[in-house]
Amino acid sequence: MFKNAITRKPGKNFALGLTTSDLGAPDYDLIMEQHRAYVTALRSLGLEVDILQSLPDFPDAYFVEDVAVVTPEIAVITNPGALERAGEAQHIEAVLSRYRPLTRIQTPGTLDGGDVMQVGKQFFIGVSDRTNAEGAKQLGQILGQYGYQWTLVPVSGGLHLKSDISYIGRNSLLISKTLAKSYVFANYDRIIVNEDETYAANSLLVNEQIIMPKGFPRTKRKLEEAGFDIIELETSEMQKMDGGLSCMSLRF
Ligand code: CIR
Repeated sequence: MFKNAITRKPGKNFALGLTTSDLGAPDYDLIMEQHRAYVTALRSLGLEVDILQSLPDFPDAYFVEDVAVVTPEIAVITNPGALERAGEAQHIEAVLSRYRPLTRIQTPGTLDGGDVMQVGKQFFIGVSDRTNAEGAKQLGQILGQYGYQWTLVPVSGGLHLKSDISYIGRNSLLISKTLAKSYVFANYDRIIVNEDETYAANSLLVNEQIIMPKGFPRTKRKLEEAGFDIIELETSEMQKMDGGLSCMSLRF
């Protein structure tokens, strides 16, 4: 069970963040409303949520998932792979040091938390445009010291590993068509997301509840048919910035 979450408010200049999507101009008031609803949903699931102030120099900084990996034993401060975001990581240290001892991914290793998926004592670490093999191995070696297994997964489609996959409990994965072909996940029950709903593969399991983005009816139906409890949240403005539900918090 998670007890805590850390989030950060989007800044007024959040639209200056990195993005590859072409979904129109993002709206500040709307993202703030969607972010508040996100925090409310986490609180309704019993989490104590820290809300950090936005960082004017880092318009993507509300995607806090990318700057740390937190286990019950330790918080690993990452070294984000996009140059524009590298300086964000130091800004998460103060709050995380209240909860965990800290360690860091070191250059030349790069790592984004969006590439890290935990399933119990097993971690899957994506090697992507943001996370290099050196960074992934550094994380694996740190986690290995605490008894975790780790497996590297090549990421070819989306931005991060978790753009294409989420662990949703009960030995099940919500997974994109592309990633479902990988033998790495063969031992899990897989709910495969239709190609036009790939964005919904980034959903969030919090204390036995799945939070999924609004507007993906076929994925929603598949989850309901499989007996999962769902909360839907609007994420249109984060999607315009290539971000999703998991990206906006650290949960531990
Ligand atoms: C970026 O390109 O880094 C941000 N605009 C989006 C990051 C999304 N984070 C995530 O998937 N964990």
